[in-house]
Amino acid sequence: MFNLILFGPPGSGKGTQSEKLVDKYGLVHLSTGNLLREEIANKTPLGTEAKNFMDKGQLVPDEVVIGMIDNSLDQHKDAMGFLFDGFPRTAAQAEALDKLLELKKTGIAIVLALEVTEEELVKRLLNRGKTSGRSDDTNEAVIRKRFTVYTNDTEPVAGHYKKEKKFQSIKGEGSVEDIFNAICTVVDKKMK
Ligand code: B4P
Repeated sequence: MFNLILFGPPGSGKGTQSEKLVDKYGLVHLSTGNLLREEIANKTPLGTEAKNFMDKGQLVPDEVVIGMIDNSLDQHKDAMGFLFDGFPRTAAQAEALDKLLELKKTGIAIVLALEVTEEELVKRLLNRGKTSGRSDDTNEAVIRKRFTVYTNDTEPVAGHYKKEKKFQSIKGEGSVEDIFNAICTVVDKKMK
């Protein structure tokens, strides 16, 4: 099993690159952002709870997100591997993921972190907000709040994987294709 985490701030291109990576490598794409937006669209109680946090640029509580990932892992017992997109976002989520994967006698092969300047991120997210219908992308104050949350709660998760020598940065600015190629070079080497 080959399990990969795509890491990086909001708008760094995790979702964009994930789609291309799952096509190429046949991994199961687990995006907590997408899973939460599905719950919201289906107006489930979990979705209603999550929307309150997401609209303010806050993280959804750990137990909710970890439960969702646990269910998704169980639904794909025969997967060749998983691509985690936007998860883990806190130290507690990273520890929970280690335990869940350990139960399946597997682990994380590599964490790829997309590096993009804040100025470019704000531009991308406001631009996406014009067409995506995502309420968390239309308000600059909410976007800035997401960056603060990222710096305080998510960035420290990098340390967890650096300690295990599984962390690698990738320049996330430039064409989608060039960034994809840079990611593939690292993944191919790791898969050998
Ligand atoms: P997510 O859905 O994870 O979304 P994101 O971080 O905003 O975006 P991503 O990095 O995937 O960017 P994308 O490729 O789309 O999170 C949304 C919210 O859900 C969070 O704020 C939180 O509330 C909640 N949540 C999710 N996971 C959670 C968790 N684990 N715990 C708690 N809460 C959680 O790219 C952005 C834009 O840039 C797109 O318009 C794209 O077209 C453009 N773009 C991409 N690559 C580009 C490039 N190379 N050049 C120019 N533009 C590019």
